[in-house]
Amino acid sequence: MLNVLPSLLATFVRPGVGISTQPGVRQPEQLLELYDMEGCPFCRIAREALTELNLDALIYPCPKNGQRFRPKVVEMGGKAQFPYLVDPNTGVQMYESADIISYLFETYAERPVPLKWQASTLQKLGSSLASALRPGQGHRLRAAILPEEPLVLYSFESSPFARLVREKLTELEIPYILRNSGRSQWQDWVPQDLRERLGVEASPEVANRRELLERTGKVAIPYLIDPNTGEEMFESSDIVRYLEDTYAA
Ligand SMILES: N[C@@H](CCC(=O)N[C@@H](CS)C(=O)NCC(=O)O)C(=O)O
Repeated sequence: MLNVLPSLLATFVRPGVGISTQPGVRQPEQLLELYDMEGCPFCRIAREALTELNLDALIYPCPKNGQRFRPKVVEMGGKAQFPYLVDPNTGVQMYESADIISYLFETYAERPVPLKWQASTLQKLGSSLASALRPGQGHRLRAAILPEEPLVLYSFESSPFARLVREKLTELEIPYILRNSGRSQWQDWVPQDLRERLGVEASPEVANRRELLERTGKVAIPYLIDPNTGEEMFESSDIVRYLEDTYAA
């Protein structure tokens, strides 16, 4: 609870962002790559836009003093600054969260950047407040084993539970495929157990939610798949424990 509460507050200070999505957005053929730090306010707004655009991405976590992926960013772009986006579909690579958001809207939503994202200074301020509520979390490097294959995480940016998992993945420098699973219809807002009790049928429009339903029989976020061990699970506390037990050195 001590961990979930500040994460929930971080969600509350970012109302209306990183949660709703439009299922119809064109998916790129190859996964976008984001060099990212979970606790970084600028990375957060880039990830919020990814959720809203329903875009998946391969996340390379770059915690402070990280040695796995930080040097790659310096090599590609010339400096250690995050977020850094690589789009293998177009060859575009860029720093600057506001530029990344504009690029994603223009390239994949094929529409102008919405007003709320044009107010990027305001968004960065709000996002900094969210980071301040999680001091040090999703920033600090921890010694860990590098898995051969990236893990797979069904998540949406503003989920207070998925955040705990993403923080852990960042700290352990574990790359993961972010399967964005934002909400697009009212049924998505009803928690899984309540849906079951009320007999509300989940028939999600968002592809990753549909995939989750077909795979597991329910739609709950976060859900982790580890192709290295064959383990799959719901529940942030179980996932965090699993990551610690399996990968923390
Ligand atoms: N104006 C940039 C600011 C990015 C930035 O300052 N990111 C910080 C992390 S929150 C960073 O890269 N710090 C260097 C480091 O972590 O080594 C943006 O909006 O993307």
